[in-house]
Amino acid sequence: MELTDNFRTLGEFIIDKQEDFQYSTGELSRLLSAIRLASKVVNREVNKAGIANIIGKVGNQNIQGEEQQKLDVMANEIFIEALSQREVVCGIASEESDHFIEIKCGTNAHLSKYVVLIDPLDGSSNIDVNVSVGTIFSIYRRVTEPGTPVTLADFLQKGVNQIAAGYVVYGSSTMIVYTTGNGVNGFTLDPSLGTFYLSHPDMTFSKKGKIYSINEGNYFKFPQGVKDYIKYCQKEEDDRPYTSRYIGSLVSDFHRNMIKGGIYIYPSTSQSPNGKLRLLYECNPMAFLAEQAGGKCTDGFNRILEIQPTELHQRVPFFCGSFEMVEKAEEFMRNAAEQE
Ligand code: P6P
Repeated sequence: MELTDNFRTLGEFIIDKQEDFQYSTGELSRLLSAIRLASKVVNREVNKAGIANIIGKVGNQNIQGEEQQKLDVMANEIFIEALSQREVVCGIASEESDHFIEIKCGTNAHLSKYVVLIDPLDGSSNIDVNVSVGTIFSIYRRVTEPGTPVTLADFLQKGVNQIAAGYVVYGSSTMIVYTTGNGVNGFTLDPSLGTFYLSHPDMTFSKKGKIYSINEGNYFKFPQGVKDYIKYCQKEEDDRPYTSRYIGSLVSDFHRNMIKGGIYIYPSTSQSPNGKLRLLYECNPMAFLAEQAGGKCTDGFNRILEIQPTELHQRVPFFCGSFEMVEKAEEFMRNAAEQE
């Protein structure tokens, strides 16, 4: 990559955008910088996974009952460490931890006004086949008083309350893509310098797209509306058939669809009535990004960001991407529901 004056670093961008925040104290900037540092460390570990013999399972299962990969555990520790050390958050909830973690009081952290929810290494089952994986993060202001113990209520907030959200995609290049409510910007890591540069300013979903991403292996378990939408995508008519692309890594599928246009669906199935994806640290942050990029994100009927969470690890059906594609999928869901 030829460096030119146009490529602002992530650090400069965070500082420049600091004034977007009324009464900004620099805490959010420090929080985003902690995420930037942790993503570089995880990137190093993901990139050497093959030779460092840290691939494979640790023999534990996380709360989701999923096999924990060694890198999952390592990524979780790296992000928790980076966020805790800088004392910029008072609490962290992670896919890899059964309960939320209160950052020890008696330090500045307990005065911090932010909590972070994180999926430290999403798509980790792809690690040992060298397919890209990602980190997803979501940031809220705590609702309880600074200086008091953080509570579950600080985490069970609607997605519309997010202060910032983003992902790291560890792919052919490593990128951080995030929003603080003023659009979506993407930064690519120059590994030779260890610096992220603004490579994708103002990322947006095209209103329409021609890619649909869904695990069609579950076809016979899908609701009728989803089956009908898949057949719509495949029919030779107008701008169709669409292209089916499914990596099995939410961050990668989302990232490609945002750049090229498309829809990602993880619906309810007969076995999993609420689907597979977790509301708090997968769906809400991706929905915030999608809406900030001009896309749409619902559970097939309702806006994801308006759902009131009741549990830390609750799941929700997920339709996300180009606005008109999500609207069309919702139309099939409504029509099928009316037929029932
Ligand atoms: P399936 C990874 O485990 C994940 O949470 C997402 O990253 C991915 O899109 C989805 O699950 C894949 O699930 O059931 O299609 O293998």
